[in-house]
Amino acid sequence: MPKTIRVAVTGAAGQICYSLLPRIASGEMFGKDTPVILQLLEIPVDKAQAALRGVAMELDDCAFPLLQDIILTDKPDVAFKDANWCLLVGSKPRGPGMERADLLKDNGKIFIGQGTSIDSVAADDCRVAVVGNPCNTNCMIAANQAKRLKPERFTAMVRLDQNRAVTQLARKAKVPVSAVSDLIVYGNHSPTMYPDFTNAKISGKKVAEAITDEAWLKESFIPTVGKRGAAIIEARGLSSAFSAANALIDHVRALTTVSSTLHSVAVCSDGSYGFAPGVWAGVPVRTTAPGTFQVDRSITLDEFAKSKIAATNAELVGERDTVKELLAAKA
Ligand code: NAX
Repeated sequence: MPKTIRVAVTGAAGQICYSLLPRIASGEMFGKDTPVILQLLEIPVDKAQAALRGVAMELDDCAFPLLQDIILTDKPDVAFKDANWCLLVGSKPRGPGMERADLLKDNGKIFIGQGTSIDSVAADDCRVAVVGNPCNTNCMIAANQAKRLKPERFTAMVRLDQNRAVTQLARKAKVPVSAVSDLIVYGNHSPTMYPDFTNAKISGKKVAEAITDEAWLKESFIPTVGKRGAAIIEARGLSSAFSAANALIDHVRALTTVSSTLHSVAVCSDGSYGFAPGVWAGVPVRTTAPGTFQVDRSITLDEFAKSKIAATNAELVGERDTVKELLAAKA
């Protein structure tokens, strides 16, 4: 039997985790024969801790054979202790009238403490995936605190954008989603992200052969994907939850499964594709060993794609500038 994986999850009483935790416990993230221990972190507030206990009761009531233990805590050092994977989902939602800069600064503080704690107590092979928004910049803040764990251990999630883009292309071309491949999302998890249809394929051929309506690709497809989160809030009154949980399963599975397939993952930029070095940007990655990836630098981008990437890079650089005090701070 494979070794037990300790999975720390933050924001564990929130809505994404309500969909995520049973899927981890049932083996969908790490495999159907891999035992897991869930180490669940919530804020030290009675209501949140009570909700967390309720979530744990439901996990108990599923009698998942792979679930070895559940640890509930409000202390990062307990949650992250010996963790092999840290899934950083928890963060504050944007309140009414709150500026994006305030959200960046407020949530950024959370990731200083969590990054420091992970670096000091998590397992040597620890990998971190950040979902809590603004996830690219939060990931940069957490990684910036780490001295033991290298930046490549920290990734942020743009997989939901990839999945959204795949479905939009499949619908337009009237093909199943499985016919769409090589769709990579570049940049920030925000409306500026660029879902690169120019290199994606439908049934093995360039998208432009299956979808000849270039105006739709440039003027409808891109904003539809970019604003999908807002459309879901508008329709549901709540932000994306099970699709986000599903994307995180895809994100972690992609990074733990060796394959030639390219996936969209936000990683520390080395300057590839014009991203500023040191920001966390969605790029094409391929998993070369479980938990280890390489950025594929061989993709050719046209002037349109480059201009879109320049815009999302400018946003990431702007976010980094907004949180520069947090990047200089020590927990
Ligand atoms: P919820 O508000 O339902 O849950 C968040 C939970 O995090 C709450 O229970 C809260 O108490 C907890 N929390 C806050 N600060 C914490 C801390 N310091 N330590 C531990 N727990 C803490 O939000 P939910 O819908 O679950 O969304 C969670 C995050 O995911 C949000 O930031 C959201 O914006 C982000 N998303 C990111 C997506 C992505 O693709 N990267 C897509 C979905 C989602 O919008």
